[in-house]
Amino acid sequence: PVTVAQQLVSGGAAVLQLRMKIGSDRERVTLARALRELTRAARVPFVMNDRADLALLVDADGVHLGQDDLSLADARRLLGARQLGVSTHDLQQAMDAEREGADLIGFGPVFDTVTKERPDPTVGLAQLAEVCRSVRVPVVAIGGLTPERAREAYRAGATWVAAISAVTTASDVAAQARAFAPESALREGTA
Ligand code: TZP
Ligand code: MG
Repeated sequence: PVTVAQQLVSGGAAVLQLRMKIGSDRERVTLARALRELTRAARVPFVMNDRADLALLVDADGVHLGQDDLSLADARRLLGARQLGVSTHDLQQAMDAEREGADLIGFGPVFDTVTKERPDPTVGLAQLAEVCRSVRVPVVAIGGLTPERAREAYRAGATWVAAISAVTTASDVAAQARAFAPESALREGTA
């Protein structure tokens, strides 16, 4: 993961998030610290998935909360002004997260994903567009994103896109990260 992270950062990834669903907390913190060091050197924000306590411990720039993690209010108590993101899967969750003070929301899975064991129902681009019209906070599209689909997500109003399999399985991780940037994704689309 550290090698892949290095390649992502050199490919211009805007943010790096550690999503580690298996392993112990001790292993999670060890990896998080290595990623924190690497992202700090590269001046790339580093976000911890799910765990506000670990985000604080490793001095991450923020946490990304799922619907069953600490509430926004409690995460805010721990993390103060750091960035709090929330994963949302329908319009109501998105509006609730904004009202409760999320700095950004994730919305998805926009497309079918192979990464999540029990994914929420796929929401599609029309619902993504509706959410983007309905909240003011930045929306990160997630789920089955590829550079080509990123273009559609940006057109639907997403500020950012997040990807796991499309970047981790690429033969050239840095080039793949680069292809996700709005400039490249949208330029490809008009070529
Ligand atoms: N939340 C919604 S879809 C997803 C998460 C964490 C997984 C995204 O992974 P991939 O491989 O980019 O579909
Ligand atoms: Mg989560």
